[in-house]
Amino acid sequence: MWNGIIERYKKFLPITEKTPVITLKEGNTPLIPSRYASSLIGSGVEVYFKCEGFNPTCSFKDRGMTLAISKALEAGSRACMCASTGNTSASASAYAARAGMRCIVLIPEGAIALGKLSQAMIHGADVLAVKGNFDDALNIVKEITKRYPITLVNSINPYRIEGQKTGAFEICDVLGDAPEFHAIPVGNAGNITAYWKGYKEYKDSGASKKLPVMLGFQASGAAPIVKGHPIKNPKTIATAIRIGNPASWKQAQGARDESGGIIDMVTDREILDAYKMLASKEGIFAEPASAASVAGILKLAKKGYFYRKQRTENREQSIRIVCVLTGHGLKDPDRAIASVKKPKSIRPKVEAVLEHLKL
Ligand code: AN7
Repeated sequence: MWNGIIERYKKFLPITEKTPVITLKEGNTPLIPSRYASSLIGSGVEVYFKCEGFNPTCSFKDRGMTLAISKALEAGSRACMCASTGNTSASASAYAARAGMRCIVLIPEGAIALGKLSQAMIHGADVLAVKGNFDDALNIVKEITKRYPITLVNSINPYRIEGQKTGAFEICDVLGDAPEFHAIPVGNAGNITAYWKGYKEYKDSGASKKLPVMLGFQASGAAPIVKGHPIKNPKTIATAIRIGNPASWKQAQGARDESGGIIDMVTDREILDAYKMLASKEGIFAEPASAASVAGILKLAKKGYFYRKQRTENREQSIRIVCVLTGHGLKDPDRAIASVKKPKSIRPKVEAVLEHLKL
């Protein structure tokens, strides 16, 4: 029976017998082989999607939150707080509810997806909409959690990173080793930090043999790491990664440089094309930010990046690329509906239906 990432990977996690484990049985998410994207990248390439939208609150944040909330409870904390573009707040509020803990979330007003807002609200968090962006909200949370006995559960909380690294373990367990490439969207840069840490620890333990090349992708209107400076007014339709000054900036650069990888950016158009392609050709509904990883590898493929790698390594086996699809598409129903043609309204008659179908 699957009992969540803490039980499955406890020897890699900072827990003791005394840690009260708060779990919604997160993790064990499917690694789905691509049917379509692989063919766009080229022959000898296999693309896989790590579908993190299948977690209990429908994003990867649950892996870190189970540990952060369990450790907060162990330390006697009665309240937690975060700033969020949406998914962190959804996850924190669910795990805090489960733990019987107060949860306070600060969100950028008018800039988080509807599904995420509904989650934080229904789980009973104190939701405050800040007239500012994510970076402003995070600064306020840092200040308040310094002054009051409230646990900060953004990814600067090291337990968040520890929990999230289990995504890398699962990928290695399924593939038998790390993939050649790991593609991931980058917002506050916690997840790329966590995956790189996970891949390194798994290799050190002997559970895997190699390390992947890390490929991180930001939205072009919110690409501080690519541009080399914080972005004051980040803009992108991928609201989850609308972040101008990532907390784990240095660690993300570390993952890029140690792995020989890249942190690049993709336009909103490229993100939306990948988003629609995933839904219509792969049957996978992921949120726009998640599609940045797929948009990114398609961009690199067009420049011959993977082809060159194959040539220089003179490979016989195919190259495996894992794209992390970080959150479920239902998080942002407005974006889905705005992206495609509306359903036609017709009379309740067989002829009326047939007229439109042109069978
Ligand atoms: C779907 O919820 O930052 O680079 O406050 O929700 O680890 O920040 C969300 C980030 C990618 C970026 N994909 O991950 C938040 C928040 C989705 C996300 C990211 C987020 P990080």
